[in-house]
Amino acid sequence: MMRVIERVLAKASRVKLPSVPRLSRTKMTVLWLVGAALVLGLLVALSLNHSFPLLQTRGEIANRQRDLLVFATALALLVLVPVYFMIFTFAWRYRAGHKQEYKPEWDTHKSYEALWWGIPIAIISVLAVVTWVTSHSLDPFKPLASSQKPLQVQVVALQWKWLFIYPQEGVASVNEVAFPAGRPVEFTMTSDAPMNSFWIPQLAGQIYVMSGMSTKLHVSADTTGVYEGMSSNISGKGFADMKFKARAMTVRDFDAWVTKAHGGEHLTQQRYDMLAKPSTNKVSYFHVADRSVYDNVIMKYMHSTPPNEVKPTEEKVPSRMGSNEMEHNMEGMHQ
Ligand SMILES: [Cu+2]
Repeated sequence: MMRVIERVLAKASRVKLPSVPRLSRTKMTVLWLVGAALVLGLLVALSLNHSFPLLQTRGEIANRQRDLLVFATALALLVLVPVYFMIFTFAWRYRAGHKQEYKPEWDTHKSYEALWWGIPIAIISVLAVVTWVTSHSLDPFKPLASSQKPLQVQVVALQWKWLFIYPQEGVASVNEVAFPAGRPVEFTMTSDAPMNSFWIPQLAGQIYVMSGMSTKLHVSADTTGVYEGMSSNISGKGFADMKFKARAMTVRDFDAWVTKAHGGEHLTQQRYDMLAKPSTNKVSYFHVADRSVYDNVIMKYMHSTPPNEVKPTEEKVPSRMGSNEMEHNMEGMHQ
């Protein structure tokens, strides 16, 4: 193997490279310092600006995801730090004009072989086991351990807004979701639009939402606060404004929030159909008059073909839903 590499390197060294103007040592040093200062400055500016929501987590799920991220990064650094150290050491040691003996006879070195095969194998094994175990413990369908009953919130991704329905409280909101801090929230989510991805970086990782499918995400916030929420899956023209605030509140504030929402417009099926039309919306609140809105969104996509496009057939075929009863139950669910 080493012989092959040597031959390739030898060939490469004979290739004429375009000449690069040589910089003096002082100029080189200044260039390096300016570059390093820029990178450092950028990192400091970003961290002062609190632009690391993935690291500034405030919820159980996100905390554990962050721990995994930090662990994987630290493990990778075990390799990266020595590699970068060696790159610069070798570059310095074998620089032009520095007569250093070149000793590439490493292919018979059993201990070196063990080192550069053993370390990656060990790292990948540890990473694989830890990631597997953590990912399964973070199953979004799994309820969070808590003495409190989870707050039920139905989420509908629309073009280009988020609708949150509280079936137990009888309220709904657009582009704002509120819940008591410390109490687990069970999001039941779907989409009445192209595929989107529900994401509150400080509380939990993103989950895809698709029309005709209902999925779940369990979340809780450690402390009260306002967290950014968004769609992390591009879904068209208004996607950039498809953001919401996740407000973790005290129980008292949450009760006040629910009371405020009760004073909003009535969310009927007709009002929902208006809301579902493509537009970007400000935060708004609703009193839920029709509790079947979420189920209707799911059912809307159960028909693969609109009824008036079904071609007549000579034979009597069973209906798509499998039973007449089901068809009957769905009557009146469509406008
Ligand atoms: Cu009412």
